[in-house]
Amino acid sequence: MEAVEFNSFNQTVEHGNLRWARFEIVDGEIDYQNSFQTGTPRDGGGRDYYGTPENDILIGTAESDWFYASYGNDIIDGGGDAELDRLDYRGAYDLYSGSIVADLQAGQIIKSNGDVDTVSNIRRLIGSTEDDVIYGSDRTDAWESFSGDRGNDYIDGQGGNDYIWYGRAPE
Ligand SMILES: [Ca+2]
Ligand SMILES: [Ca+2]
Ligand SMILES: [Ca+2]
Repeated sequence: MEAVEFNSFNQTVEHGNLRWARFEIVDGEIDYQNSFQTGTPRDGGGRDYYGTPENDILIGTAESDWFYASYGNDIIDGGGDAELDRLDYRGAYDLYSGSIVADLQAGQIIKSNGDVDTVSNIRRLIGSTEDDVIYGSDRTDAWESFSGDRGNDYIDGQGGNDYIWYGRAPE
């Protein structure tokens, strides 16, 4: 991220798809606390959301969005609960590297560096390139789908009808 000028706490900035950021002064240094992103449009509807190394709040649209996981303690909300929102821990754009322990029923995904994502309205979860543990939710009104990607993964869809997709596992 490029530097942005600011001169007060909690200032709103416009910077590409980063719509707001909250800054605080900690020990005389700027502590970049949160980003709130508006995402970039996807072909066919919905938006792409790329996190930052810091704590992000990513709120999707009522269409099918794609969230690329990143380091930090992030809040990720797919938006609506009916469409297929996807959360991807494969480490696109070097935003994340490591395994996950995911529980969609609890709405919590623990990353191997200790950071924790709080997630809701995610119906398709794509694991990391390492060894993951993935539990789905008990929702029965819509299917969920999971893929472990590389590594030795443990996947339990829990209640409801769920799909496990191996199409993305590379050879
Ligand atoms: Ca959505
Ligand atoms: Ca982040
Ligand atoms: Ca994996």
